[in-house]
Amino acid sequence: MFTNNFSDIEEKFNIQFIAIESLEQTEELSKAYLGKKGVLTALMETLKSLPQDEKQAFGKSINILKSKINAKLLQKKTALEEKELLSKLLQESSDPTLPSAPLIAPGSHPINQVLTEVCEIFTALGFSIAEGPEIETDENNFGALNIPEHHPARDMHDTFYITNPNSTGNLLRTHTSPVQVRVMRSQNPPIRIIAPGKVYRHEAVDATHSSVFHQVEGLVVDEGISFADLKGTLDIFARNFFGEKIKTRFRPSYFPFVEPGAEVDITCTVCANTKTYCPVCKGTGWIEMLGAGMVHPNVFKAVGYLDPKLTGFAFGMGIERICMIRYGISDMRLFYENNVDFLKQF
Ligand code: 2NL
Repeated sequence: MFTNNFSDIEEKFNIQFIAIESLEQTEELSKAYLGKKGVLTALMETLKSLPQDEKQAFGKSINILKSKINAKLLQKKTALEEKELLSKLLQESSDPTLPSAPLIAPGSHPINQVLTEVCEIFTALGFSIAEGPEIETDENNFGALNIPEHHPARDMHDTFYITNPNSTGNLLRTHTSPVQVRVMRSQNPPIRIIAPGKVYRHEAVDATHSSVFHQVEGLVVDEGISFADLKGTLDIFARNFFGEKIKTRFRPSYFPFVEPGAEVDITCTVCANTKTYCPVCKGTGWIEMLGAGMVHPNVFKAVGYLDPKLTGFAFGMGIERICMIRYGISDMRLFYENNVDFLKQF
């Protein structure tokens, strides 16, 4: 079945080509036309016996047909390989009995680890953990905390206000103090609680600010609670959390809900052993840890604690902040980017 009629060969090839359904059939057809004993190879053999003036045109025609067939077979081969791979993948991805991919970096987030550790330190000191809603009322978040109507903290720029008519509040809490307000309204002293949780501020995100972050606030109310109790408690916390050698210092500061108020610094954990300029504490030797103070009488009035013998202290710390100090992290955004290489270090 041998012919030198090129269009006949091509036609026959095309009929066989259309019928191809598998890679094996593609390979067979390739052999039958282009292989050592293939149709076109045999045709090439006949070239020798042709008269000189026909050889060139004949050879050229064989080569054209050869490359046409070659191109078609190659295209078919690629298409079939892709189809095979796809069906294999589809089969695999829908097989519920296959084991799942290995877990990467199992464990809790550094913020949750630190939150848990802070809670453990305070529960060991006799504090209970109190929780409350993240959607709050103006009164619980501001009014009861001696933050007057036109205080800048109430500004639209700091607070996320919401207008859901079904909700019991109209804003996202900007601190966890409203949890303590709720506890004081529903329980009589003595109170010794910490309030951990998420808080919300309408702020631009940068290396030290986030619109959602975590806080732990503490509150102690009883007869005779003094500033010395506050100092002792926070000193114990700082040494437990940052290390036995850590010292604290209290600087006067202002928060509407306490009087007197203070910012509490710890000795710098980075430059302790160096004499060169420290970028973490900016050469001061101190790093700000949290805010604290004695509960303002107006707060007691607002929650109905009317016994004049009652006093109390309170404090509030940003969990992201103390986590950054402890691990020397300079950009808060790293906590929220889900970068496994960052997270698996903790
Ligand atoms: C800060 C400052 C502070 C409080 C929080 C508080 C709560 C009640 C009454 C009085 Cl119910 N005070 N909390 C007091 C002083 C400071 O936080 O900068 N936190 C990150």
